[in-house]
Amino acid sequence: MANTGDMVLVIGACGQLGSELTLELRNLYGGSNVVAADITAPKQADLRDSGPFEKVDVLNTGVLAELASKYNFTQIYHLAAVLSATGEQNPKFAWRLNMDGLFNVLDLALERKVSKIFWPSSIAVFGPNTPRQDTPQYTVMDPNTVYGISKQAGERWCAYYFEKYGLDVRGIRYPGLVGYKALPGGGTTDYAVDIYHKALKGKAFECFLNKDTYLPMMYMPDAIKATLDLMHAPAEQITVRDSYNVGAMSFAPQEIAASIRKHISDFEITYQPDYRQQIAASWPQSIDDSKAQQDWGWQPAYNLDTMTEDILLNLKKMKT
Ligand code: AKB
Repeated sequence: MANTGDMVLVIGACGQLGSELTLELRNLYGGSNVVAADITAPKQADLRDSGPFEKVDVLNTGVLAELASKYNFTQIYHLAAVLSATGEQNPKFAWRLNMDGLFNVLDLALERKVSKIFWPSSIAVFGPNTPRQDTPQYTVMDPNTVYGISKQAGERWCAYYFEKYGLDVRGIRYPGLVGYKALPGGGTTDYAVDIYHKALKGKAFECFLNKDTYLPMMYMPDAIKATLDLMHAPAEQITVRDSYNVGAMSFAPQEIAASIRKHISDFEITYQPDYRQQIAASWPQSIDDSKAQQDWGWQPAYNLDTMTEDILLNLKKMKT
């Protein structure tokens, strides 16, 4: 564990990405130097027991200011957001949480001289007129979900705070994230998480996307690695201040089912596309991440089959 003198705040620490990222940050910086913050307390014992937790609503600037005075943060990872599918149920609230939450964190960082901020963007910044194969870093962006619109606007604000105020904000356009430790909430790519849990329970899986809907995806250990590689890269190497494209793998529901069948031969999947199909159809199928490769050496480690093998193995261990 490095004694860097850093004090790190993770907002949204109990979510799918947050719960794993917080644990990794605690390994790196020491448990007491990484504050997990969320609107509800952690359920995972390792997250609960490995360092401080603070109940925080990112829309409450008073609570954020109190926390900043108590801990003197040097880094903030602001992960709290309403995702694509849930956002469509309550667009105005999604916009408020995603945008006001970001402003609250950016302004706090400026006032308190926080030296580095991480803010996640998403492939949802792209839209129906974006080239869908090898989607470039700079291209047409016409998102048509409130989540995507908030992420695109948020990217521009992050770049603005960097350019106008010199705030060291860094971001990644995550593809669909697949992990087994915490369940995701309200995303269009989340079928690729649920499917493993159903398969291991011996249940058939009803997929809300069509069988041939390709989307870019990433296994959680790669997402953690990408995040930390970006955050630990020297500032002068960061040439993209809105958010980096990062890719790892692309697959369709019928392919993840086939990958699972290599381990659970009688696994069954049916398709019942709903409103999320339209969201998925507006997103890229694969991502050109050459900028992230050039600037901070991005390379993923997992493909669909190695991810499936690892998830099934670990989920089995967790259940025994
Ligand atoms: C979602 O599906 O909303 C998210 C994302 C791609 O950002 N997983």
